[in-house]
This record gives sequence, structure tokens and C-alpha cells, in this order.
Amino acid sequence: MKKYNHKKIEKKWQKEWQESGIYRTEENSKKPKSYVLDMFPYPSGDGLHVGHVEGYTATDIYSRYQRMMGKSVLHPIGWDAFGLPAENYAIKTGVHPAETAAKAIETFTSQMKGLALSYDWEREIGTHTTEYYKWTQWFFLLLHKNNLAEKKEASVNWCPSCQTVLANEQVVDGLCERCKTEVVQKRLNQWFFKTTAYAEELYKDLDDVDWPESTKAAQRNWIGPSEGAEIEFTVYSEQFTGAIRVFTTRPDTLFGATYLVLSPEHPLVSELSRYAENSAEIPRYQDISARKTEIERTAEGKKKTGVEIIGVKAINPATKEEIPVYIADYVLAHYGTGAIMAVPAHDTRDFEFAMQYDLPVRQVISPRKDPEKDAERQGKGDVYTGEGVLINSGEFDGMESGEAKRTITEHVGGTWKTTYKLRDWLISRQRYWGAPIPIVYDPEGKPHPIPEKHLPWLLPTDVEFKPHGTSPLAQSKELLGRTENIFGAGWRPEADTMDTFVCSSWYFFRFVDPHNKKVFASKKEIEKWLPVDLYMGGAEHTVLHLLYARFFTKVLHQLGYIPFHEPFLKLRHQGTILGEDGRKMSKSIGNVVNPDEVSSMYGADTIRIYEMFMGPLEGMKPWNTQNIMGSRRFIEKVWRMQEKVVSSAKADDSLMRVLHATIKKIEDDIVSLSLNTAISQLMICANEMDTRGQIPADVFEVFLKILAPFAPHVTEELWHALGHEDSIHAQSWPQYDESKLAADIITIAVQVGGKVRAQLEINTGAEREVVESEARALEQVQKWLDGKEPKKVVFVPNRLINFVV
Ligand code: ANZ
Repeated sequence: MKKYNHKKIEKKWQKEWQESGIYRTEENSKKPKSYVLDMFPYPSGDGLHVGHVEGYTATDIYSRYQRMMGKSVLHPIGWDAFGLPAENYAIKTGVHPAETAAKAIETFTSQMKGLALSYDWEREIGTHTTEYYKWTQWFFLLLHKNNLAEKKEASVNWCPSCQTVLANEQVVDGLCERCKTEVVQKRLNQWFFKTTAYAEELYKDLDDVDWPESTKAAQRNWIGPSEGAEIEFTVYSEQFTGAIRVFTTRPDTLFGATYLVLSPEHPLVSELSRYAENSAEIPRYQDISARKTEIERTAEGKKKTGVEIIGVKAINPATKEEIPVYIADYVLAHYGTGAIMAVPAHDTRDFEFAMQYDLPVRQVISPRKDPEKDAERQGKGDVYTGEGVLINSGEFDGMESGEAKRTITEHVGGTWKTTYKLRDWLISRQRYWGAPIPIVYDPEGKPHPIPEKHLPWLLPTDVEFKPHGTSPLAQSKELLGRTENIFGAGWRPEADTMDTFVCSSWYFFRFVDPHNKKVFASKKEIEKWLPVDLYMGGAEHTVLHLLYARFFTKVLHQLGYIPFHEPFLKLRHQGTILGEDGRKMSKSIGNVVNPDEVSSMYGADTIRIYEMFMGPLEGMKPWNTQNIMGSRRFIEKVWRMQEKVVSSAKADDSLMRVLHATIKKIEDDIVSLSLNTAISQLMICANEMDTRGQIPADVFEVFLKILAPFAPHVTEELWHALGHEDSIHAQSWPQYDESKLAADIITIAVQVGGKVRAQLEINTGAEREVVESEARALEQVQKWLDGKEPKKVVFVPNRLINFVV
């Protein structure tokens, strides 16, 4: 027998599969479809890491199984290639990001092919290609046309030394990640997508998808619905009367509202300050606030600041008392109505502010248990934020706060409503390596969408990467010339590019029709393939990417482009693979495992099996080099078994039972992605075959077929060694025979000292030795034996085993 030489076998079959195109998506097939999608990677210069291998292998096994089950499978891959690392590298070295990307993509491709990932390479896409970003720009225009893209002023993180805007992730402890300069807030005019228009659907429709509960919870939390009331307060000065609406979750505390606060950005502030006696102070305060981050503004315990609008007063609609009006930056512009009624007795931040500015504190809620004692605490600096019974609230005294919320809201003519924490999505980036925003400005500075016929609106190449305080695109002579040529003298191009999350918000649509030149994807292909049946990727994308992709889907659904409203029916996350030392893999620690090295030393089949066998897919697990040998030995054992294969041999009953039980278990486990337990069952089945002097060829063939999704190369080689000419991956999945299973497994009682301590599932008629050793391995048995050797072991076949102590 030839020695198992993974290098030779794997290269040979990869070449063969590529040439025969067996993983090409079937066009116009009548079979049921399955769209199995991996989160497409950012092609980084470091190449694939073992975490990629984990998720990609899992979906590959799933896809291969689906094909063998007679499904028509779409399993594509592409590149999320725009983004910061390539641009930062360009700033450092001058190498154009396109060049860096091309090289990385080449590496990723060859690594993926080397792992036998069964992608349809003819559908490969890259977000940085003109064919792709033409449609990213088209989506921008679609949103713009439907009033879902708008330009407004916003605070951004600004590094004064790099002269550029930073993403939140690039700000570490308040410092610029690159140069360690202190980051400041700067107000810039930016483009936003109105995700808030879909807050309710984004929240509710999470009920309709099969996603990990923790991911749904994270999204729900991010969207953050909050039920409360909007209540109107009259504001006035000598020359002016108006109204301010506040949002409150505690309208029951209205009688305790002793002042009103507007966020410094509130649209009414500039008007009110005209009537203020201290009108010069107000813009100064607005300026200071604009420089602070949201965390600085709102954290409890931070010193609260604000400025009273002197000369302007408000009326508490419940008490009819006159109360002062402040601007203070602990109130945020984009939440609720951007204005609050302050109840210092029952809200910690209001209390801190009231102490600072010596404002009255009036308790209006008393904890139910001990109203008297609580009344004593009033004014002593104790904030009671819970629910209770109303006091100091006129006709509502004695009412439970829960009931009072609605009653008081009605009493003052307020409206009950749900407010969401979700913000609009800021998509402008003062960056080079992204899709240009398809907007031009007329000589008056008014924005105009670029007509579709000019798409793709190309990313210019005549730029310097080093930031100079403006977007790199602003320096491009070519872009300016192009704009003036098309639109006229004095017209200016938008110099910002889009957040790369925009590119990845719609890529799963493109895969269904990647070469279409007329539309982002045809209706026919969309209806045939989408929504995605299984989506796999890291848990770091629980919020942003998944939310944005859902937002795009909701927009397309509402505009009638697609017939469904959720893009990913079933979502799973692969867990993090830690270094051998149990710590997160990191270059600086030096515990990063390179999958190429493992694969070259032991083989792609081995690394696939090993990574799937490490533990539950979604779990966190440390790498273990020694265990790789175990996976390799399993493959070698299967390889050696070909020597014992005899076509005339007949399988005995117990071998048939194990074989059919294995088929069933592998099916169940692949569907539920319990791939580690699938592999242990394959090992059990291999051991069972190996105990026979001869292995019937038909049994071995079935075994190879069910092993094929996991170890595609070695199974293909052995399949051909048995005389087959077609590919094992084009075979149908073997059917298990229920009748062979029925009598198979029985449950027997396991006793320690005459008491039933566990149950054991075994094959009917299992021998004493087998049952005893399996029973001894049970946790419960070990616990009750407590390290002692039983006096004797009583065994009743098919009934019980008793360890007498
Ligand atoms: C009066 C009040 C009394 C409040 C009380 C709380 C306790 P969640 O639960 O997060 O939705 N608020 C409203 N808009 C705000 C804004 N733009 N910036 C900062 N704070 C704002 O919080 C809702 C509560 O947060 C609201 O209810 C309001 O304070 C404050 F005993 O109104 B409350």
C-alpha cells in the first residue's frame, strides 16, 4: 500500500476540481435551493488566520452536504477590500492600496483553494472594483432619492496631528491610535443614512429570524426602544412665547420637575438666546460642549455643567409653576426630543446638576414600604429612582407610579410613544480607499446627486495618501476637472468616501447575479436564491454589519425591489480560537498559529478535521498542537483500511447498525452544525470497521461518502482507488435504514451500590466488557464510586449493570 501523502493527493484533486468546475453553481436547476454564505473577509496582508478556517470549513461541510442531499447550492466568496489598513499602509509606504489589496486577494484565494473550500469562484466579487462600487453608488442614489440619505452637521473624532477624522475604533483611550495625540471633537457636515426610519421594524423583525439569542439581544439593546411620554412645556420671555417638548420615561414625576434642560444643539437655543440676558455666554458654552465626547457628557459622577437662559422661563404643566430653563450638555441632541424635564429628586444626573446650580429638589415618589421614613430623606442628597406611590402631586397623591404614568400624561395632554436609541448612520469618511460618494456641489454649494449614467463615479488615482486636513480626494485635479467638464465651471465634487460598511451592506445581493451590468441583481435571481439560508461569521459583527444589512433589506423591501424583509434567516457565529497559551492570538504575544504551516505539515484534510473537532463551533477554545496529530491519525487509519476492503464481504448486523446510526447522526449534526460530535461519530464508525478482518466494499463506500464533506481530498482519492471514475462530491448522500436502527440502541440502568445513578445507551446485546467500560466512564458513576474499586460488578444483559460497593 502507498503511504498517505497528503501533499500529492491534495494538490492533484484541487487541480482536478478546478478544471472540472464541480462547485460551480447550477444555473436554472429545478432542485430546491440553499444559499450558504460566509461573511466575506477583509483581505489583510497577514493572510487567512485559523479563525477564518474554522467558520469557512463549517459552511463548506454544510454546503457539500446540501449538494449531496440534492440541493442546488450557492456558496460564494468575495472581498471586502476597501478600508483603513490598506490606506494606512499606503500612508506609511506609498504603495497604492489597490496594489496591496490585489496581493492579499491572491494570497487568500490560494489559501482557500488549498483548503478545498467549495466556493463558486466564477462569482467572486470585490467591493473595490468599479463593477461593484458602481452599484454601491447606485444604492446611495436610491437612498438619496427616497429621502433616506441626508447631509447634516455632526461631531466627529478629529486628530489634530494627523489632520483627519478617525473612526471610533481608531480612538484608544481618547488618543489617536496612530500618533497618540489627544483626539478632539469637531463638527463637520456629513452624510447620514436614516436608519432611524426603520427602528421599529429593525427591532420587531428580530422575532422572525433564527439567530443566536445573544446576538438578537445585542441588536435589541443597540436599537434600544424606550417607552415614555412626550410632554409640552410652554416657554416664554417678555417678547416671546413658544413651546418645548420633552421626552420622559417618568411622566409620573412631573410634579417634581423643577427646571427644564435643552441640549446645547437644540434648534430652539439660538432663538431663545436672542431674548436671554446672558446671550453671549450661550454660544461659548455650545462651543465647549461640541468638543466633548458623548461619554464625557453623560457619564454619571462627571461634573455637570450648563448655562441658564436668563430671562426665559417655562411653565410646569402640572403645577403651573414657573421654572428656569437651562442648556446643559448632559442632555443629548439626538435622543428623544433633545430636551428634558429635570426631576432632581428621582434622577441622578438631574440631582448632580441641581446640587451644582442650587436648584430645588422636590420629592414626588415615595417607596411603597416605608413612606414616612422616606419622606425624611427628602433633600438629604438621596435620589430615589425606583417606582412607588405619588406624594406632593396634588390630586394624584397616593396613586401607584405605574398607573400615574399614563394618567398624568393624559392629564397634561402629552402623547405616549416609543423612542429609540438607534442613531442615523454616519457614512462620510474623509478617506481615500473607499467608494466615492456620488454627489457634486453647484457653485452655491448645494449638493446634487450624480446622474446614474455617470456611474461608476471613479475613485481618482492622482492623490497623495498623507492626510492634510481634508479628504485626499479634495486634492485630485482629475476629479475636479471631471466634475467641471460634466457639470460646469465652479462645480465641486464631494471629497468624502463611504464607510466600508456600506459596501458590505448589500454584497449578498450581488452574489446571486454578480455579472449583471444593468441592475445590482435581477429580480429573477433574487427571488430564486434569497434570503440567505445560512450565514456564518464572527460574533464581532453582532451589531453594525448585521444591522446595516438588515436596513438595506428593509429599504429594498419597502421600495418593492425584493419580496422578503429579512436577509439572513439563520445566523451562526464561529467562536474564537485562542493561542496555545489560552490567550487571544496576537502578533505581539507571538502566539499566532499560521494555518498554512499546519496545512502544509499535516494536510488540509487534517486541519479541517482538527478545527471542527476542537469543540462546539461557537465556543472559545485554545489551539492544541498535540491534538492535531489525533486528527491526522484518524485520516491515516481510514487510509490504511482500504487494504481490508473486500467487495464480496458481507456486513454483519452490528456493523450495519453502527453504519446506519452514523449516517443518521452525521445528518443531524451537520444540520445543527454540531460538527465536533459528527467527527467523533465518524471515529466510532471507523473503529468499528477496523475491528473486522474484512471490510465490505459497500460499507466502506458509504463511510467515505459521509466523511467526504469533512475530508474532501482523502475521500476522493480512496473513492477512485475503489474504481470509481466520477467525483465522490457529486454522489448522493446515503440513506439510512430506519429498521436497522430500531432494535439497535437500548437504554440500560447503571447502578452504584444498588441505586440507579445513570442511564446508558448501548447496542442491543452489547457484551459485558463494553458495557462495563462505558459505564465506568460516566461522570455519575465516577462520582459515586469516588475512586474506590467496586467489590463486584453484576451485569444483566440488555437490562442493567450494578457496581456493588
Ligand atoms: C424625567 C425623569 C424623571 C426621567 C426621573 C428619568 C427619571 P431611557 O430610559 O434611556 O430612555 N432623557 C430624555 N431625553 C434625553 C436626552 N436627549 N439626553 C439625556 N437624557 C434624556 O431614558 C429616558 C430618560 O432620560 C428620560 O426620562 C429623561 O429623564 C432622560 F425620575 O425624564 B427622564
